[in-house]
Amino acid sequence: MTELNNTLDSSQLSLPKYRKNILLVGTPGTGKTSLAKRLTEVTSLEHVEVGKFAEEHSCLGSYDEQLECFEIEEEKLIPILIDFLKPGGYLLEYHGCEWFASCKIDLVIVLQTETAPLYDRLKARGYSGRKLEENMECEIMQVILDEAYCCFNEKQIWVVPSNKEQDLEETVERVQKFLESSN
Ligand code: DAT
Repeated sequence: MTELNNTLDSSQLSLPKYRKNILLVGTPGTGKTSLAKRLTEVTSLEHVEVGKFAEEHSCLGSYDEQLECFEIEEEKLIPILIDFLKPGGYLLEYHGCEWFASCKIDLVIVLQTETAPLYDRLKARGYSGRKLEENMECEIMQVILDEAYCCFNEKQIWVVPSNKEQDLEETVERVQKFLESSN
């Protein structure tokens, strides 16, 4: 029995398979990856990091020196993603949400972090100068939240604080309840 349990991962255990898709967005440093990691530990949601997905599906364009990352060819990516998301059960992670308006998304979680902790997190990540300023501005001006309200129905949007560990645990519980009540 022990041997059997050791060979099972969470997707094979008795976690129910959900048909809902959740989009997790927020300024860099607001805690998307941390929350996604916790959610995949306690639910059967499959985590899809959009940048990696784009790379795996050959949807990367040229390298952007300023942003220090590859551009994503969204015209190529979005039709692939629309098909991919149809069965449901995915937790999609990206900083912004405007590309996903035509995808099957049931819930958009916008993470928000207060200025002081976000500044500390981005500094600890090595951000400085223009890059640090732009990300701080993005959060203070609620750019991602505005995008969410432009692209999705406000009933689908949760605006969630992400300042301390307890916030993360409360969001995990809230998502579990959402999945259980609406599956
Ligand atoms: P993102 O994926 O949005 O860039 P992250 O998950 O990498 O953010 O988190 C950035 C840092 O903040 C990391 O050191 C973990 C920490 N963090 C994330 N969520 C937190 C929370 N709710 N409370 C305290 N620290 C948090």
